[in-house]
Amino acid sequence: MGASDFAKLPHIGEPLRRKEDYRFLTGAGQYTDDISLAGMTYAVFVRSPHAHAKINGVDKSAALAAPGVIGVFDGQDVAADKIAGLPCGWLITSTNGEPMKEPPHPILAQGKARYVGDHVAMVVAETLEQARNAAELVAVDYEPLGATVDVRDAQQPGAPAVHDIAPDNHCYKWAIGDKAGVDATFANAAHVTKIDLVNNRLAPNPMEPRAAIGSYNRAGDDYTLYVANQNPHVERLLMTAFVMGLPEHKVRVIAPDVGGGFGAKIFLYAEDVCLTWASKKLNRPIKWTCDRSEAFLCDAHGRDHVTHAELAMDKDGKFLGFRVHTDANMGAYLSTFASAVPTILYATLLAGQYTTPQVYVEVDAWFTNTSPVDAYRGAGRPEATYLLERIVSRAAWETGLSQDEIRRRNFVKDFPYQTPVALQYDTGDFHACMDKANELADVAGLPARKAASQAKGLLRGIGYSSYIEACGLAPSNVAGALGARAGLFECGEVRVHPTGSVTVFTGSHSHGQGHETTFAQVVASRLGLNPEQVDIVHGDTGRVPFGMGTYGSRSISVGGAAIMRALDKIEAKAKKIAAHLMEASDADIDFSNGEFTVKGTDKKVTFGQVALTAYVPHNYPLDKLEPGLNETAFYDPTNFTFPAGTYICEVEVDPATGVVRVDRFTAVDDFGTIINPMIVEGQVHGGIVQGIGQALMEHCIYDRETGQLITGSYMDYTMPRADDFPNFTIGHVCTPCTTNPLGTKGCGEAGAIGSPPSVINAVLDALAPLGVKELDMPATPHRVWQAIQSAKA
Ligand code: MCN
Repeated sequence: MGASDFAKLPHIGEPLRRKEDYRFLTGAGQYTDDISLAGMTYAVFVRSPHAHAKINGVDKSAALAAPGVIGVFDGQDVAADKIAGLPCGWLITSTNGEPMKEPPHPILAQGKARYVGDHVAMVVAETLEQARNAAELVAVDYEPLGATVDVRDAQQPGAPAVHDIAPDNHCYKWAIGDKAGVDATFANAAHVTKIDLVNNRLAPNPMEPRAAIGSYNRAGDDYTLYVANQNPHVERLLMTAFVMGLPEHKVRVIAPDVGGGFGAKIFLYAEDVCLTWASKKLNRPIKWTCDRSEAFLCDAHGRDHVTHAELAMDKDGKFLGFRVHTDANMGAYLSTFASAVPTILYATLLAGQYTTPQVYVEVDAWFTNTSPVDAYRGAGRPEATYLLERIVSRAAWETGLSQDEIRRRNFVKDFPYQTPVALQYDTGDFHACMDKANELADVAGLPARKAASQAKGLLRGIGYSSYIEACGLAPSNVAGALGARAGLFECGEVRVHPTGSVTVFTGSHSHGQGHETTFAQVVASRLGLNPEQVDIVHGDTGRVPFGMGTYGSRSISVGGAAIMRALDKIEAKAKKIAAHLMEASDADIDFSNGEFTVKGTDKKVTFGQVALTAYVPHNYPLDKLEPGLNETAFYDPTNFTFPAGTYICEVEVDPATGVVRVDRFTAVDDFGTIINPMIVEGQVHGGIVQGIGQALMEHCIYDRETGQLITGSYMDYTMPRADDFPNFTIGHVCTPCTTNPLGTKGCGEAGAIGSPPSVINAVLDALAPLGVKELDMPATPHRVWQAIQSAKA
């Protein structure tokens, strides 16, 4: 079935309420911490209080003697059992042809601790309280060393080396684009706009902190790991094949209800392996639930770039060339996908929505004594969009064009469009998004609103951001050539039951995205059923054939497409059964709205009749067809999907206090065909809130001298709340994706990608009369006030 026929099916585009909400809203969800196994024990991790320290020894004796303690493990135990370090899933090759530096990432520190929160030992006891008390008794002989936490400090000569194999802390230098070509465009430019900016480090903060239970079963010599995770099959593959040296079928990974992830639950973490490994040694299930302060220290963080960029233009404001240098902070170890974030997922997006013929991007990645940095909602694309959309607005101000006019002059109009940085956009209508955003944001009414703000002593500003992002990383063979160490397909199994209801097993994982509803809409639409007749199963390697999980807003476009492929097979087989029942030729059978008909006749049978016949094959072509109606498909996309849009933010700034208030926010997105507009709107709302959180409030700060995390709790790390925002105005433009059978483009990260630059551009627009030109995120009142004072000075 083609994407245009699919879009016309009955439940496609219906704002159905989420099936899963009943259990979530009534407390009936089952999260990892809710699971109780017989003989359960509890783990507490002893974490390094130092940013960088030699470990001269770990004395476990007092902890082992404490009440209820049944095991204490450290790096030496791990080494003795030949448990390997955590792998990095993406190999980046430096411009000099050398592979990136991949230092060992032991699951419990061996010889050295490299950031505050690094795992040094694990204590297991009968109760959580006993484990906590005993963890206090583990005596670690630390010898503190100098530490660096800032990417600018890490590259200074003589900076303390985080790893021996990278004495200068350099992980890799990577580049994309034609350097000579870009440099030539600058020679001919009528105007060059320059920018230096920092993309602030963020802590992910899903509502449910990470949690895991490792459990060993002696009878089968196998393990079950329950874990709050976004991709259980990938977790199993990495843990068995790379770390524990076990056959995959000996480990079942179950990710039950998961309360948000935002990327931070994609990765294989040390705790998950420790629990699984030790459950066999102790022959008891072991549970660990991260507490909030611990999560600030040991969940992978996001962003943390320092960038210089230059944009060359002709006299009409047409972009000629864009060159970028970024320093990316990797943290103390390479987390699962860390190396791909500032490269493949960042630099390739730096053409944006524009026809800039030459783009060159150079990225240096550095180790520091901080928590590892990895994918966080948007992963690379927010950093790219922030940089590009900041410099484009700055170019507008410098050349006297309006923020929308400079964008319009440079928008890509013809598709498919090949960018100079590898990607090929299949469809889009950037002008339509801009037109609609301008209309919904009532830009025409801005002067009157500005005057009203002025009358109150406030400054009003408007900020634009026209983002494009790439979702559903693909295809596997291209990604493999670029360094991916995994495939990027998805798997779906459609099991039709004899009574005609359906269970779908998908490798995608829902942790707040509403898949149980939207995937059911897809299947019900295809088969002529009610979405209530379709159940979606996910998050269990013991039930789902295989899966690559949920990240990069890939689930509907890749996971949904795999299900569509399985439905094609179901339909093809069901047509044969229907043809037999109606004594017609297979080629004459049509299927729509749940009914099989014979062309040119009034003969018909229902989907339910065919399903029953498949399992009660009395009148059935057994010589030609197997009984049953159960099909599996794997789908490997041929290209990314490219959601795009224009966001407009309007702020009021109080110049006396530096307080910024977001007064209006308009988002117009192109997600191609939309399955469920209510869920999509919710996704956009959540993303915008996260993006504005980054722009105005959130910031992970490490002390540059001591390496201590200063923002280690909600007292210091400001999370955005509902009362920080106005109602958002949301609009859509639809150019269906041409490379998947649903026509969908991902929506799960767009809000977090598009919004930050629109906010900072709006603040800078408001502050322009005061001469403020520079402002980094988060634009806290203190920073804004300081910027005003510096401009005055
Ligand atoms: N959808 C739709 N029509 C479209 C596109 C999507 O109806 N054209 C629906 C999908 O069917 C799905 C939802 O919107 O129900 C999101 O789909 P998609 O864009 O495919 O994204 P994923 O399901 O792959 O979700 C991943 C994405 C990412 S990468 C992050 S990070 C993120 C996000 O989703 N983390 C979230 N949204 C989140 N929402 C919640 N509540 N919690 C998180 O941790």
